[in-house]
Amino acid sequence: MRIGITCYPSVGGSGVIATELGKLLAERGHIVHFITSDMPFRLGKFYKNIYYHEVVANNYDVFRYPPYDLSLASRMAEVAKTENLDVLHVHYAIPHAISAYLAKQMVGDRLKVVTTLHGTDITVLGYDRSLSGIIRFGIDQSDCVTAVSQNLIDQTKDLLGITKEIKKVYNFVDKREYYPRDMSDYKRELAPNGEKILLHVSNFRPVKRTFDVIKVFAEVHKKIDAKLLLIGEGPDTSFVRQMVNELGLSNAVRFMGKQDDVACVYSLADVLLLTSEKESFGLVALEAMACGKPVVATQTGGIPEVVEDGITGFLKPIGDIAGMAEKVTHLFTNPALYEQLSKNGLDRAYHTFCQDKITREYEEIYEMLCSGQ
Ligand code: GMT
Repeated sequence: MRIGITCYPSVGGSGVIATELGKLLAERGHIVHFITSDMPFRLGKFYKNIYYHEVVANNYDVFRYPPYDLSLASRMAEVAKTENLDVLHVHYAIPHAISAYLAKQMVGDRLKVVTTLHGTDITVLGYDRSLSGIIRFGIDQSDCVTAVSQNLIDQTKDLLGITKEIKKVYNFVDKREYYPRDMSDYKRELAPNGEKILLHVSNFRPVKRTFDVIKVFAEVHKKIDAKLLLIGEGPDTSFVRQMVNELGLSNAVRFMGKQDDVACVYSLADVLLLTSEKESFGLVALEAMACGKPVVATQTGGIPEVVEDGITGFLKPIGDIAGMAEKVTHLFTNPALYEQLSKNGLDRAYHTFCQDKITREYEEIYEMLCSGQ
């Protein structure tokens, strides 16, 4: 098949999933065309069967805001016509589902539109009255809509009053990339006295509650010698740095900033901590599990569909600092429990969220649409 993919190309779970899916589809012989504002960050080298079409928004003086959504629609239509696309798969509803709708109007009904909802396109933007109507329209007009967890499906239906079927297609992890690696040399540098390493990976937006990460770590650090590794950057990073200094934890916390290739970093750590207020899936939790790392996380959104409480990690209510700290400490000090949860996480990541299984689920959706069912 000839498949167009649109996503946000910058670092972020939806962009990662869209790009990795494109690569997997290309491996399976499909022709994949990325239509994005920039080269997706995981794409940067040559791949057979993959093409990249840049969208450039016109910046004419009259415009207060460049009309990116229209330039995207126009580029989608152009690529769909010249490359004879069968399917346009857009990740994140706003504005991609609307641009795809416009492109379809320009190209004709033969072009099938699949929209994948990733989370904040519903759980944050869905509450904005200036956008909720058009998000609902984009969903209703798509030929097929998928969401990355059952929780996100339920929230979308409740919040936007959607009656149309939304298919659950979980995110996936590529086990050729995410697996337990031997990082002992680097680990010795980071934790020379054999300290346990707690890891947090996020975009440091308020929804991630990164201050809770520091609070949890501060509690753990009172009891055992441990280090905290922080990956990613965002609006709260400088406040988090300030908090670390104020708590006198600077020597125990390492800020590693944005990292394109996090697959190695998980293997450095012992436990992943995810303190989010909202999380439709929690891709970082899955990536950590695939590297054999138990997860301590908040019981919110789609996280319980990824992390099974007491089996692949532990779940606690949002803001339960003492509870999360207790579970992290418990994992750091109980090798037998740690090994069991690590093994369970690996099994779950490789079976329930295997890249081939999920790619096949998307392929079946494309096939169903193209055969007119
Ligand atoms: O976490 C973010 O704010 C980024 C956002 C995105 O669009 O990339 O992540 C969402 O999509 C990911 C991939 O499906 C999910 O793993 C994240 O849980 C989801 N984030 C939220 O729901 C906050």
